[in-house]
Amino acid sequence: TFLRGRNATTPQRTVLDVMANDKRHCVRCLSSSADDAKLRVKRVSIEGNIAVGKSTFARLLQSACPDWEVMTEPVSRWQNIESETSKDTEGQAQTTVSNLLQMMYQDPQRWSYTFQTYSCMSRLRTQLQPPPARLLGSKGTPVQVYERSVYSDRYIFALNMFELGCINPTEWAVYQDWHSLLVEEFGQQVELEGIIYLRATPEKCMERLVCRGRPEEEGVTLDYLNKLHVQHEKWLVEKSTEVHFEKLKLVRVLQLDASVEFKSDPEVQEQFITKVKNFFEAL
Ligand code: UDP
Ligand code: D5M
Ligand code: MG
Repeated sequence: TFLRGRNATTPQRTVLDVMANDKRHCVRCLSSSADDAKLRVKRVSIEGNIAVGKSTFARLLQSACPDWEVMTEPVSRWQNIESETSKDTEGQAQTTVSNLLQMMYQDPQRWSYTFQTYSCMSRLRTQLQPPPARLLGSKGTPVQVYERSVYSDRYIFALNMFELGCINPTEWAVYQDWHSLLVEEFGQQVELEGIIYLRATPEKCMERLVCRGRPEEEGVTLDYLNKLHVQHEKWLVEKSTEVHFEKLKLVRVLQLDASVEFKSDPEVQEQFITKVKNFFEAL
């Protein structure tokens, strides 16, 4: 050890001490720069009525810029929930697959609350995913984009189900209690810096819903889409919905007119991308 013995009265640092100290310093530097990189990543959700074109728009964003990471809604998870129901004669577990989306549409009084618990959990899981390394190393404006959020779950769907009487007052109180607890506990990790609101008439959404032909949605009425439209307007345009999270009250909203055909129109797509780029840069 090259330091030992220089001063017999004070404890001397060994090479190992120095190395350990340097390592701690490096780890501190690395973790703080990783934290800084994470903090630079903005989080934005795409909101809008059923079949307005969110997934189509999400795919467009994903291909437009490598600094953007898009996460679509896990609808297929809601359509395929595996449960262990019994054991066969050889003791092998028998699993059943159920379609919670279909159950919710077929018997909303019975299944709406259950659906909300599952959909919120899956959105939470999505929003908690760390940004990929590609985004952490980005020199531009890295953004994680989610198709809907834990906030539309509550302020659009769950609220609507409650107002329709499909979630009873006790279920609504319980839902709000755990939703607030989770969002507050996860804090910054589930906060959003921005929202892109894809806006179209309920009639246009109905036209696209029919065109998409998802079997579970066969019974969705124009009246239901009207109600969801009004919930979006109250939350994102009029700002009259009572929200319970301070950061959400200040969230910036970019409104895009999704009534126009954008899926097959490169010119409209380019206009959308320019608006989104400017919006992200200003967040
Ligand atoms: N769609 C369309 N033109 C558009 C946007 C969407 O024809 O400009 C169609 C799309 O191909 C799909 C349906 O509308 O068949 C619903 O779109 P998406 O699944 O993206 O809607 P979401 O429910 O995710 O909002
Ligand atoms: O939404 C996917 C489908 O799932 C659509 O039928 C609406 C339904 N959905 C999504 N989230 C909820 C909640 N939280 N409650 C009730 N129903 C919900 P799409 O708009 O097609 O992407
Ligand atoms: Mg979708």
